[in-house]
Amino acid sequence: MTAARFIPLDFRERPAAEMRERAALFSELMRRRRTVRHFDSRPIPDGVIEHALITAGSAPSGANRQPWHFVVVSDPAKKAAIREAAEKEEREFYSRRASKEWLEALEPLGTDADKPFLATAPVLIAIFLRRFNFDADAKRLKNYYTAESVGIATGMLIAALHNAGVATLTHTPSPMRFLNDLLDRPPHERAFVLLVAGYPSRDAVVPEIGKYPLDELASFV
Ligand code: IYR
Repeated sequence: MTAARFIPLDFRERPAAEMRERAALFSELMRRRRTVRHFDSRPIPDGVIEHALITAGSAPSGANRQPWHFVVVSDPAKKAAIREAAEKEEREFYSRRASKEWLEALEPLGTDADKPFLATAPVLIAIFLRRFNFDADAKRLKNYYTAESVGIATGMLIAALHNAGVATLTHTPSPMRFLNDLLDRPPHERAFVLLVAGYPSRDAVVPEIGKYPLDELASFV
């Protein structure tokens, strides 16, 4: 990219009361987001995922390198292959790789190595982190703050999907190399999160867990 021109900022200032109201309404909306592990197979209406991805792509990133790539998987055969590969890693994780401390931390969530939702949910969004970009002459361009940038974009994607009425699960089978092979992504991209998206099944349940209240999660100095 060449030197940016500067243009006037398009910023809408709002009255204080409207700011408070919008902040409270958004907080209430986001408080109802839950990580879902029981999905229905009904498809997501056209355009919803696309708009949410455009939102994610508007995230701030180190040097505006936008070090991400999103692969939207809806092909049943691809989803089945991802499920099979992920469950293989998860069986290893739950039976050998995970420490006792880690397994204890996961207990309240009730997770195990079975990941049927990877085949049931209508959409899996594999989010890749790009360690490098390539310029027009195929020269490597280093990216900066890649994990921070992709983390922010992922958060915005989750919020955008929730706002549109789509439930998600941030799934991180580890290691996730198999996603490069199955989805044909180059080696300088690393799978960051596999986001499962869709409608919750009618009998979906979620663990009864809480979030820190404001006075614990933040300090004002
Ligand atoms: N990836 C495993 C284990 C797991 C790890 C964490 I940290 C979680 O918050 C949830 C699950 C799995 O998906 O089961």
